[in-house]
Amino acid sequence: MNKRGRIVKQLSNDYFVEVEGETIVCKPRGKFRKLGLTPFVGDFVIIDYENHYLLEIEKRRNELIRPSVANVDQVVIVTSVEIPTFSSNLLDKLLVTIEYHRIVPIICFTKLDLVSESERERIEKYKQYYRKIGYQVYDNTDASLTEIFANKVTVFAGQSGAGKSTLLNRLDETLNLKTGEVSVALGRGRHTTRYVELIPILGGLIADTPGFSSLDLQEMSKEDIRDNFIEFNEYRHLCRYQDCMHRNEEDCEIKRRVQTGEILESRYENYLKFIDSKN
Ligand SMILES: Nc1nc2c(ncn2[C@@H]2O[C@H](COP(=O)(O)OP(=O)(O)OP(=O)(O)O)[C@@H](O)[C@H]2O)c(=O)[nH]1
Ligand SMILES: [Mg+2]
Ligand SMILES: [Zn+2]
Repeated sequence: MNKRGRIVKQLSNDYFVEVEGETIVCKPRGKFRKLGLTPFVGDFVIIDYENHYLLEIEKRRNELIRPSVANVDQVVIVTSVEIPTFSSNLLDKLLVTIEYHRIVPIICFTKLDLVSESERERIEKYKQYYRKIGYQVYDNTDASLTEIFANKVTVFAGQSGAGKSTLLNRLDETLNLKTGEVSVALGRGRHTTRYVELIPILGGLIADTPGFSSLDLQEMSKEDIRDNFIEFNEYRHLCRYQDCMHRNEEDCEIKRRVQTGEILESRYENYLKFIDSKN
């Protein structure tokens, strides 16, 4: 008999498939390798229920790679402000990549307790800006965080040591995810979280993924990068050229809005760095 389920965990060649409330450990059939298809955590699959084989993978709505997860609704970008220090570059890189994959990004700051009042004020300006352009922004201490997970698949992303596992443990005290000490000398953590697993908490499924240290823009073109800086899209019709890259072109509305402060300077600078890295 064939049944439909969802892959919630992978350990080498064992795929753990949730089927009608039961977990079946399946092996992929040889044809997947022949087709160059790799089953991902998050995939909806058809299995041979008696013999524990993966037979088919349903078409994915979206996918993230390194770590691999399919059919993701939202990504919480866990953003530490100290150890590791706040990097608007990394935040913008994650935002533009997640937008490109048509997944909803959510920003969550951590470790605000470790910084001075003036640094907190500096971070507050970023928070306000990201909210203004339409993103949900939280602190890891916000009680309302518990409400965002119901009926969704959520991936936790962010640098190693940013506090992903710590936050998940706080949201669900039964989880007991391993958390790590951060090497102060390097200002960054060792990877404590090793493999991807979808865990049922707060009415949804959550993946605590290993820290992305360098999520890459590899598969994105310059135009993809431009189009996924979401606030630029409000103004671009006012640029002289419809294909304006907002770089050296005259009469560019984006550059004008950076001058007036309506577009955050660090966003524009990171944008330039990202498109220049494509040369
Ligand atoms: N002061 C302070 N420390 C925190 C906070 N959140 C996490 N930490 C500490 O930061 C360290 C790293 O936290 P983890 O939760 O292991 O980080 P992670 O993002 O899961 O890291 P990886 O699994 O390596 O990707 C731990 O020692 C936590 O106790 C916070 O809000 N404030
Ligand atoms: Mg972790
Ligand atoms: Zn322009």
